[in-house]
Amino acid sequence: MEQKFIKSKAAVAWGPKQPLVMEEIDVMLPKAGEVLVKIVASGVCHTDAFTLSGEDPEGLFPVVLGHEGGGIVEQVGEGVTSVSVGDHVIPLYTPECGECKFCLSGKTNLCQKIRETQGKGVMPDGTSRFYKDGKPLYHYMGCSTFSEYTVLPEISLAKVNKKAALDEVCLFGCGVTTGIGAVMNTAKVQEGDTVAIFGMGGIGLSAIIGAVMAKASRILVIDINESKFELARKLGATDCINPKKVDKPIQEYIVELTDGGVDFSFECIGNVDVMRSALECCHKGWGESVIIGVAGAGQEISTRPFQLVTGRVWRGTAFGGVKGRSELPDYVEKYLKGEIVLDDFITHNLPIENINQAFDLMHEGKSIRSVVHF
Ligand code: NAD
Ligand code: AHE
Ligand code: ZN
Ligand code: ZN
Repeated sequence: MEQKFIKSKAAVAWGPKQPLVMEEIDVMLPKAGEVLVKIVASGVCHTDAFTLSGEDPEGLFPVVLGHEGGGIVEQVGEGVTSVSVGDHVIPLYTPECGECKFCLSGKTNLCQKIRETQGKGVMPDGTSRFYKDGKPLYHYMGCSTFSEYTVLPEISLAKVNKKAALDEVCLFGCGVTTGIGAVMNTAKVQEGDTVAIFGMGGIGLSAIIGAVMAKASRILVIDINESKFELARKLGATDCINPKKVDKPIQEYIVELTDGGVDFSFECIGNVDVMRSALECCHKGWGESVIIGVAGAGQEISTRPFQLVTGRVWRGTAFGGVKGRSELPDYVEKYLKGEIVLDDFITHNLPIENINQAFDLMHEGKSIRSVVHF
């Protein structure tokens, strides 16, 4: 059978540590159960940089990166019923099939229906929809939002209100949802709890929003880049701490400052030493630390088992424990009502052609989120 293709602009990562290259690629039209989406805009998350760095054990090249997008359904494959042409959608790197053991468990958002092929950079049938000069390019996290046109399984799309600006709500595709969800869904912070958040990027700042929603009594934030503190304070941080300016280990400092430690901490950096500090700044007997940051191949966490024996809990979260198809529409409604404000997060709007600048700004600590536009 002859396959049909559409031409698409895409930023291609040809290899680790190399700048992305703008290319005109061929995107195969969707097969059964798949959807062709025209991406309007995409945020650039630290995880894109992590994979580009070559540290991701699942990193494959050449690849079309990007997983924080907003787009419009352009075409649907055979049998697709839950989205139609013209619908506004947010691609999901954590799909929601609603029928796998994980989806049915009621215990996790980690749908596993297509996880294996997604991790291998291909669609569920084991092949790619992206080609350059007849050679396949890998998909990324099942999303590849740095392409003007991308193809996703139907189960990887959240349909959202058309009134929402796609170049803002694209941030719900990863960073903002992850930060808020980590606090609300994973930690389940309660009114009056104390919270410490390590790392004030898009994820950590969103965790502040979650902590404010949960009515935390004290929100300590920790970053080595003090330029992040102004927005952190505006969002609701009560204490901004630069660990480099503290004359003792940061965990000891926080334990003293909070009468024994915080109720919950969140690591939003991807640094295994900070993960240890985040655990050890938790209150004896009940404090819980949530790992959000992603660490490179070969890295491991450590602490004295006594930290856990004496009641501290270590857990982790992906996409903030959020089930995208069920829950993202409501996040978007909250944005439309002004309950979640995204403008402050978007420090830079860039044409896709300038995407490498977005990575530079991130590495220089000058951006919260850059949004690239097609
Ligand atoms: P970012 O680069 O925008 O922000 C990281 C922040 O950490 C920066 O403000 C930086 O100054 C600060 N920082 C760096 N080293 C520090 C240190 N030693 N002590 C204190 N602060 C330090 O990154 P981001 O986009 O917010 O992502 C944060 C992490 O979360 C990354 O590891 C990313 O891969 C991961 N992530 C995980 C999930 C998930 O579902 N688990 C989702 C999104 C992102
Ligand atoms: N591929 C890496 C792990 C990367 C990772 O942990 N990804 C998070 C999302 S980060 C979004 O910015 C995630 O969802 N993990 C769960 C999953 O199933 O991938 C590795 O170490 O192999
Ligand atoms: Zn991300
Ligand atoms: Zn599932």
